[in-house]
Amino acid sequence: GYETPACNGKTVIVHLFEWRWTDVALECERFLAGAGYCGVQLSPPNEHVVITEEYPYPWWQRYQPVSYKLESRSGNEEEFVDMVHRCNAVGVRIFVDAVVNHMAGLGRQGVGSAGTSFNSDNLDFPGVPYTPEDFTPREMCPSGSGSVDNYGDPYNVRNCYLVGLTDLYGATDHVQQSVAAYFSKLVDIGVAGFRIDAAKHMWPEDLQAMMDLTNDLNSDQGFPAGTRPFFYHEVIDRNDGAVTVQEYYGMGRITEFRYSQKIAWGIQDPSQLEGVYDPGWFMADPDKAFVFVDNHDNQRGHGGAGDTLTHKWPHDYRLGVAFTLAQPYGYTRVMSSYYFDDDTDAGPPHNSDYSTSNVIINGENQCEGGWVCEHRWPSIFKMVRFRNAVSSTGWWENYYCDGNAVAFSRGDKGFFAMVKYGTLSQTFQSGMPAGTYEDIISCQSVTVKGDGTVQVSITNEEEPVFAICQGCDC
Ligand code: QV4
Ligand code: CA
Repeated sequence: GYETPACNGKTVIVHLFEWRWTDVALECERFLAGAGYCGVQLSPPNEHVVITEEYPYPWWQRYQPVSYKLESRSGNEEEFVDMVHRCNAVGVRIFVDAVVNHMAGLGRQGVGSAGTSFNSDNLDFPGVPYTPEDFTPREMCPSGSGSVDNYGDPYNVRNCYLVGLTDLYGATDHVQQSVAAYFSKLVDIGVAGFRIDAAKHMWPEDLQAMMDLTNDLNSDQGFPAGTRPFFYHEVIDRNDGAVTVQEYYGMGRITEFRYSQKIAWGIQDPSQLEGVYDPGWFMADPDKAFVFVDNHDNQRGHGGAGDTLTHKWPHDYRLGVAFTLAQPYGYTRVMSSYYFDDDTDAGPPHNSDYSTSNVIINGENQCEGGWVCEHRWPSIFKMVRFRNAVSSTGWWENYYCDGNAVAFSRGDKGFFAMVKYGTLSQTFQSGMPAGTYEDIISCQSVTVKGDGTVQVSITNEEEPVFAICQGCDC
C-alpha cells in the first residue's frame, strides 16, 4: 500500500526545510540514524524560478517549477544522488516534496535554477517539455479571474490557477507520464516517497494515475522487492471547503491540519488535549492521518495559518511536539526551521551571493548560523525513540489530566507525562511491567512497582517532559 513508509517500523519524518543536500547527508550520518528518525522531507529538489526583483530569493520560489531537472537552491543532481545513497546506507529514508499541480506563476519568464528557459505566460516549459495543451483549459475553470477563488467549488479549486500558478492538466497522458517519469527517476535513485504539494488542487484520479505509473522502490537501495513509495498528500481541510481529506483515502496519508489546530489549543489549555483526535470534526482516520504541530507554511502565516504553535514559543512548542510524538494518532512529522523574524518571505540563511549557508553544529549538539533545528532539541528527539518503542500498541490508557499535568500509558511499552506550568512530583498508574527504567529526558532512574504505579518527577522546567519505554535508555 501507499500508507506506510518503508522504514522498518520507524515512525517520524523530519522536514529539513531549505537544507542543502550536502548538509542533509551529513545529518543522516551524524544524527538522524542514531536518533531513530525514519527519514527526511526535503524542500523541492527540481528546477525552480529564481526571484531577484521584488523579494530577493524568497523560500517560496521553490514552489514554482521550471522543469524536473534536479538542480535547485539545495544543490545539484550529483549532490542529490550522493545524499540519497548516504542516507539510505544508514537506514534514513528520503521523501521528496513534489510540486506537480502547477508550474511557475503567470508573469514569470527567463531561466530557472538549472539554466533552462521558460515563459509562463506562453505556457512554455521546454525543460520537461510542457506546451499549452498540457495546462488546464481556461473554459474548465469557473472563476472570473482564472485563479482559485472559491473553495466551496471543487472545479474552481482544481481547475483554476492557485495564486496564478500555471495549472497542469493532470487528466492528460502527457502530464501523467511526465510526472510519473519524474517520480520514477527519483525512486530509481533511492527516494522512498513523496509529499504531494497542493494535492487538494489535483483530481484524486489524476494523481492516482501518476502514482500507479511510478516504479517500485529500488531494491539496490535496501527496499524489499515490490515495495510501493509512501505518499502523503497536502490537503488543507478545516471543514471549510468542498474538498475533504476522505477523498484521498486509499492513496496514502493525508495532512491533517485540524490536528495542528487542536494541539495549539490543547497546549494552551491542557484539559482539551484528550480530544486532539476528534472524529466528530471529520478528522482523518488514525491510519490515514499525517500529523505535525506546524509546517513551513503555517509557521509563517501562509496557507490560512490560524492558531499555530512554533519554535518562537520554545517551552510550549516542546510540549506540543513531545505530546504529538507520545500520543497514538497519525504518522508524525517534526518541523526543522530557520529563524525568520517577521519577514515571511525570507529565504534560508545565506551567503552574500544568496546561496544557502551550511548548517553549523555547536558543542552542545545544537544548530547555529540561523538554523533552529527543533529536531535536535532534547525533549523532541528523545521522544522519537519513545514513539518507535510504543508503535505496536493501540490507543492510550490510564489517561490523566488535571488541567496542568498530563499523563498516559502506551500499553506495556511506554509511559509519558508532561507538565505545563512549573515542575511535577506525583504518582501515576502506568501499564509498565515492574522494574527499573530510565527517564529518557532527565536520565534519572525510575522504578515501576508491582502494581504498575510510578513516581514521576519533572524538575527541569526547560524540558517539562517525562518518558519511560521498553528497551529505551537515556
Ligand atoms: C501573486 C498574487 C496572485 C496573482 C499572481 C500572478 O497573489 O493573486 O494571481 O501573483 O500574478 C507566491 C506569492 C503570491 C503570488 C504567487 C504567484 O506569495 O503572492 O501570487 O507566488 O507568483 C508557496 C507560498 C505562496 C507562493 C507559492 C508559489 O505559500 O505564497 O505564492 O509558494 O511561489 C492553500 C493551498 C495549499 C498551499 C497553501 C499555501 O491549498 O496547497 O495555500 N500550500 C502549498 C505549499 C506552499 C506553496 C504552494 C502550495 C504552492 O505548502 O508552500 O505556496 O506550490 O491553502
Ligand atoms: Ca489543479
